[in-house]
Amino acid sequence: RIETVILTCIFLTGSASAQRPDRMTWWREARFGMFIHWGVYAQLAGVYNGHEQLRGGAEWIMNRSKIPVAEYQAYAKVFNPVKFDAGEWVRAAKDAGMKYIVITAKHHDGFALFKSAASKWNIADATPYGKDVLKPLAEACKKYGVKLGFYYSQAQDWNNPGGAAARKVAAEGWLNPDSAKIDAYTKEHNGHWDPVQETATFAQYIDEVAVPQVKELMTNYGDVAVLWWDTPTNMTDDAALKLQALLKLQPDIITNDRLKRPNFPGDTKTPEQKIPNLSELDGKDWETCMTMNGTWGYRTSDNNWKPAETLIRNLCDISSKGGNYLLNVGPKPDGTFPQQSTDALKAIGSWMRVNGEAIYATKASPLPELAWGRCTRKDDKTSTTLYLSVFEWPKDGKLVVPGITLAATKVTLLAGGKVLQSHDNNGQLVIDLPARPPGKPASVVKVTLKGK
Ligand code: JFZ
Repeated sequence: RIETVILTCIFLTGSASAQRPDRMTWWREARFGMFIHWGVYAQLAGVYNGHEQLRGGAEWIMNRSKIPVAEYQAYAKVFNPVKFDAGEWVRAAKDAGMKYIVITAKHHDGFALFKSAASKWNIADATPYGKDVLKPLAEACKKYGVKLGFYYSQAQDWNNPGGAAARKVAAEGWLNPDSAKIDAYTKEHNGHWDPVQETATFAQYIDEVAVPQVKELMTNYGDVAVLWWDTPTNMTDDAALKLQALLKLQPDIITNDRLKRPNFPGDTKTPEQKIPNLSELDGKDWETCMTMNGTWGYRTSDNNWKPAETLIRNLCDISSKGGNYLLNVGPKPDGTFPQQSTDALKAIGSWMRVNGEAIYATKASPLPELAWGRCTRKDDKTSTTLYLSVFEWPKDGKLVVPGITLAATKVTLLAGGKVLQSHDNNGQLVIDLPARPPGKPASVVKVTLKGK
């Protein structure tokens, strides 16, 4: 039966990391990356016809404000990011301690940040800027040693069928809907957008837009380290298999679990805007993606920026659970980062220059949950090193570490290297700390234990 054949193919071609675990090594050691959401929606910046978009990220404004396709596309005619400097973006990520970048090559509005032969709805053909931005970004990533990944919205494309259906799919949990149902729903619901759709059916959109565009992304930009699919519903197995087959063009590429659920698991799980509890972890690689301010795309009027301290503690928390942190920046229509993003990235970079050893190439904590902070670990042949990120500095100067069964041979502060005294107290390690922490929002104590 065809389903058996498909599922057998999927099983055999599923996550390649099962065959080549080393492929994941750089990703697991990286721990920290930059998400970039950028496109025509930055031009609207969360406001349409004088009304502020109230629900969802500013990158959803076409949908949330029901902007007719032709009207939305007119905004591209004034989208001209003359201050875009790929080197500036990559240096900002690198200086913040980020080891990879994932950028929205094409988000749900269908607008491509690259010159595409499959659709004229792209930055090179539809804007006065008139140039592909992924190429200079790829060159800058190569120059500065930062891995490059592409986000691609394969199932939702509001310039083609399937867009409205995807929303119903997400809302009503249509899993594995057949394309006829998608097409019928789309025709019934996309009409209010006066669509200038390029294709008539979902299957045609997949064959004539999504597959050729993903092939362009896998072919024209050198090494691509990550393919970040989005909208795992509203997909058919046939469409998912066609897209997955393109990964052979980048044999070491890492993909996430959003191509199609549940039978296309990819390499990494993608909890969104939340850090999983230990009980939710199942041993599979995972990456939490988060915004700094509640919107993925740029929005002028927003004031709920998370303080850098929170972002740093998130990084410690995520690393202590063995996950990666993909922190988002939504660039402005002129091609520069919002000042709040730049300031946060600089603060994180300052902390990482002192404490990055406690994040990079670490594994999850072996300790019970810690009330005062988080722990990460590294193992070598004869010893284990624990990195204790102390958020709440003990007032009595005694740091009590539960669950330590090995002898501590050396205890130091990462900031400055000061050697600290410690003693065992019935399976708890008690460390004598200086009166004040050397830094905020987390000071790291490095503990070397003999044995494993
Ligand atoms: C999706 C996009 O709709 C959004 O614009 C952004 O790109 C984000 C990174 O991904 O949003 C999601 C996707 C999945 C969930 C929630 C929002 N989810 O699984 O709860």
